[in-house]
Amino acid sequence: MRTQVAIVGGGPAGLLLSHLLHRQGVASVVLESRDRAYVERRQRAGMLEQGTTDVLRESGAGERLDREGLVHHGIELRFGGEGHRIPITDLTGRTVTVYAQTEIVKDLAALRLADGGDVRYEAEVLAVDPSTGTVTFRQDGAAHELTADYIAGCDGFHGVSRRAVPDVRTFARDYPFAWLGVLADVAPSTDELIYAHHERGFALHSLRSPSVSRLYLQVAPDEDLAAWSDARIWDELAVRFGTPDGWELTPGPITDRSVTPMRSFVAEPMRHDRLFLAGDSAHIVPPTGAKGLNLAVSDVTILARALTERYASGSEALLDAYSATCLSRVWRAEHFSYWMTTLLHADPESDAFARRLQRAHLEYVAGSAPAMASLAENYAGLPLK
Ligand code: RFL
Ligand code: PHB
Repeated sequence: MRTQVAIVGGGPAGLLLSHLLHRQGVASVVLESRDRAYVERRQRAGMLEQGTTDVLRESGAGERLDREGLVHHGIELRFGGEGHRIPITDLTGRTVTVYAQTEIVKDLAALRLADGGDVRYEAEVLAVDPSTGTVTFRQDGAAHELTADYIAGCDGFHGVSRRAVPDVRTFARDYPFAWLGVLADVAPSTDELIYAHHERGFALHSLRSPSVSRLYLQVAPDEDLAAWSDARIWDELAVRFGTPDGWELTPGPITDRSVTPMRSFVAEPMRHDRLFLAGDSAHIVPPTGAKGLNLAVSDVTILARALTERYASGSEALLDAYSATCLSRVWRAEHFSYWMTTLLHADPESDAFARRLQRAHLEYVAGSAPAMASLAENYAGLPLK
């Protein structure tokens, strides 16, 4: 079996890359280890930068996003029982959009299949060879080989592609907390996202639709989900979002729950020979800055351009620049995500001095126009170069 680009992983990065390449006449095969229903149900990101919605829309994948995506113009930082709005659009001229990752993955998979794309589910990649472009995978109990001009490793943090980069250098930071995330069948108690800092820990009020809320609580990294009844979750959320002015959080039936560890991670370089890493296979950010999916989209946008140029003109200049181009954007997002995380979480290891500094930092960000503008610029996302 042969193709131009073998894509390992059918998450948002892999599916979008395949779609963008198809639009430019470049053939690809997507190999995804899980079944389609599993991939389309996995609860994850919800906040899209304008650059991300632009890419989806301009590539013809934005039809349902335009209908159902909720355009936001600001976020709230809440601490000391008081809310402080960061007017993202006023400060940056850009918007952000709430549209779940599950829906992007559904839209892209449907488009690829409608366009005759070759997306194989339950096809687990066992090994990739960056020098020959050969990918070995198992499907229907048998081993197969796919050979390509290029391999895109879009197989997430636990995938196999990164391990095929020799002398890969990794940079990592673990945090002394995790997020307990819940999906609830209840109208959101807010129009804009609320990022709350409380001495008991961080909380985030996000949403999925006018009738579905998405909420997160900072918990211990080894937190036992079984210790969290619905009532305990709602009580704890109410405490952390509490204000003296009577703002109320409306509880409702919880339909999904999970604990996510928080991690920062970067692998360098993002290319070896014919293999290119994109998305979570190359980097992880803690979710506080809402950057993970957006970075996956910018990586594959940059990669699709580079591959298109290679097939159109023979020039490898953009492919040669791929790793450095991505990494400069990745490190900016790594810094912002780390900064938002340490600004807003209660660090169980911090002392009274550090807590006072954190509070002073929060007050500065909420009260200074340049500080707010910096947060807004990073949150809305820097334009793709
Ligand atoms: P994915 O989504 O992990 O997809 C990788 C795919 O590869 C498959 N795979 C393999 N396939 C074949 N052979 C193998 N050997 C394979 N090994 C793995 C996997 O089954 C999977 O389908 O990576 P991708 O495409 O790079 O996408 C990255 C995003 O999923 C991730 O960055 C975001 O979800 C991060 N994230 C957020 N990002 C945002 O931009 N905004 C947010 O608001 C946001 N919130 C979040 C988040 C992530 C969270 N969790 C659970 C980690 C909130 C949470 C709670
Ligand atoms: C989400 O809606 O899942 C979400 C939103 C913003 C974040 C993280 C997650 O920073």
